[in-house]
Amino acid sequence: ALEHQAILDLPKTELHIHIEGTLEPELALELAARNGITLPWSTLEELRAQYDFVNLQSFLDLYYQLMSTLRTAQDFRDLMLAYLEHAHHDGIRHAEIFFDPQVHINNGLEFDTVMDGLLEGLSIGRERYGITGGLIACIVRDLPVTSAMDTLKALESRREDLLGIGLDSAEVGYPPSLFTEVFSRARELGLHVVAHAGEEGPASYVIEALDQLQVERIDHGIRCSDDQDLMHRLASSDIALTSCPLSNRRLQVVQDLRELPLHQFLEGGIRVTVNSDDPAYFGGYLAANYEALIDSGYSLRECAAFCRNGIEASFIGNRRQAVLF
Ligand code: ES4
Ligand code: ZN
Repeated sequence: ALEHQAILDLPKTELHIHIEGTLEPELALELAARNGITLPWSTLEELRAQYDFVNLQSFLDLYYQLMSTLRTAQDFRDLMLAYLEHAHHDGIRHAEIFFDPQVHINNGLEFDTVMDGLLEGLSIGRERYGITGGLIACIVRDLPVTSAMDTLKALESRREDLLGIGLDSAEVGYPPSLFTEVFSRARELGLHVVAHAGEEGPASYVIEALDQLQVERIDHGIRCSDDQDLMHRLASSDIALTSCPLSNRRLQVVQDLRELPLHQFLEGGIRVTVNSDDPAYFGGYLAANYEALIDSGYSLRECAAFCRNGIEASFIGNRRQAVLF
């Protein structure tokens, strides 16, 4: 349809994407074979049967298991290049990309191996497609706080190669306030700071992320619509929300995209953006997320507003940029 081409043509950013969440089942099996890793599933059909998620944790269980197939810098470069090919097809001009260094370190990899592979992929992708981007290292909130602090120390020497740090993984029971000290040190290093909050957790976790972690963007933040004061605060402080519609539906945060409060966020003057989160797991890359919104009653004008918000909420134009321009 007409909207389909218009969606592809809009200049888009992606501010909420986990590179490990772009690992397609085919590539996971290929890497498992290449690296001698044994997974519980040996065929594509068996593996594909594992993607019916009932909540965030049921997804994370598979996501962390498949992550164990990533072993070498080349694996990370290939993963990044496969993502950037999708990004180019979908009309993405700029991507700020999460990764989970803690998990790879726990799998026995060097932090530099992961960084070098991802940065090489970004650099080739910039030449090939003109896509700018950078990396945001996420702290895995359901691992011990001491592990988060160790991870921060590991990335200190590579801080010039990073845009910032984030906070992800299982949300409920792991409030942002656990990581106040970690985020304070990250800010001292000159890193941008963002956090997942208000995905499965309550609006009060968003308030904690703002007050205690002093984050510049909230990842997901869907539950902010439960709290009118918080909505006003987001609007007046220009804190962006990185919403991920297909993710929310697949993880049963909502049953129908019409339940998402994105109209309310726009009307309330909140800088809400659209992103793909873990596209290999949730049924579509960025353009598919926009198209699903169109199918659920969002206008092309609203989609253009999401794109504009993405440009404004990005860390483009700041000094700390890994592979920008
Ligand atoms: C994630 Cl959808 C989602 N939520 C929280 N943490 C994550 N890590 C990767 N995908
Ligand atoms: Zn996410």
